[in-house]
Amino acid sequence: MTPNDPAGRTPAAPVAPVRPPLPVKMVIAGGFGVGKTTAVGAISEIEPLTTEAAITEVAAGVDDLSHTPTKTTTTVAMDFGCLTIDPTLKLYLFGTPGQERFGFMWDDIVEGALGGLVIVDTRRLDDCYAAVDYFEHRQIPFAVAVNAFDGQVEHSIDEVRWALDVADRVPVVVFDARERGSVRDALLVVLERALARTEG
Ligand SMILES: Nc1nc2c(ncn2[C@@H]2O[C@H](COP(=O)(O)OP(=O)(O)OP(=O)(O)O)[C@@H](O)[C@H]2O)c(=O)[nH]1
Ligand SMILES: [Mg+2]
Repeated sequence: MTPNDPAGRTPAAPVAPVRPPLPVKMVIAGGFGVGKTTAVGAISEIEPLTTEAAITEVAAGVDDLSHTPTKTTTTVAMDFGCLTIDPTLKLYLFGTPGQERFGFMWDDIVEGALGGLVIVDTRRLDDCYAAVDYFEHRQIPFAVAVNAFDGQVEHSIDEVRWALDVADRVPVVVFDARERGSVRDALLVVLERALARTEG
């Protein structure tokens, strides 16, 4: 019995307050049809929020569908999903639209992001330069993720780095946008890069 507890109960040990994980905003960016929505859908632990619209005949000749013939929709605003990395850290994932005509939305989507994963398709490197350039110019930490469509990557990492003019400090990885583990690994590379920047 303790002097302060006339009922004789043993005082409970102090419990450390449970802190919610730190929210971190991360952007999944890249050109048209590179696999952004696929990646968010593969990794998100909640049903991802998508804003897909049907690709109509109006887009014929504007958007290159030759490498993704099964693609019938395109993102017109953004994708949203989330991923708990560990009890201290939770990523909130924002996927950009890929079509150039929606480029004006990127600034709003990227606002406050700790980092970005820029997905590229090596079959259409020309279409991927703008996204890399965007992150480079805004000095947002990012990594380039080469989406291995059907396991095939048409250029080596060094060739991609050269073609897209990616600085040596920027990580370039090969991944599969459909595979949860693969997307997670790519996001961890961005996190590491962002943290390295924060630390100096
Ligand atoms: N074979 C294969 N198909 C893929 C892969 N990733 C995506 N796809 C397909 O490629 C197409 C493009 O995927 P999306 O995820 O819609 O691409 P996106 O970058 O979000 O496209 P936009 O929002 O329109 O710019 C879809 O038909 C996917 O099913 C992949 O790794 N391998
Ligand atoms: Mg999309």
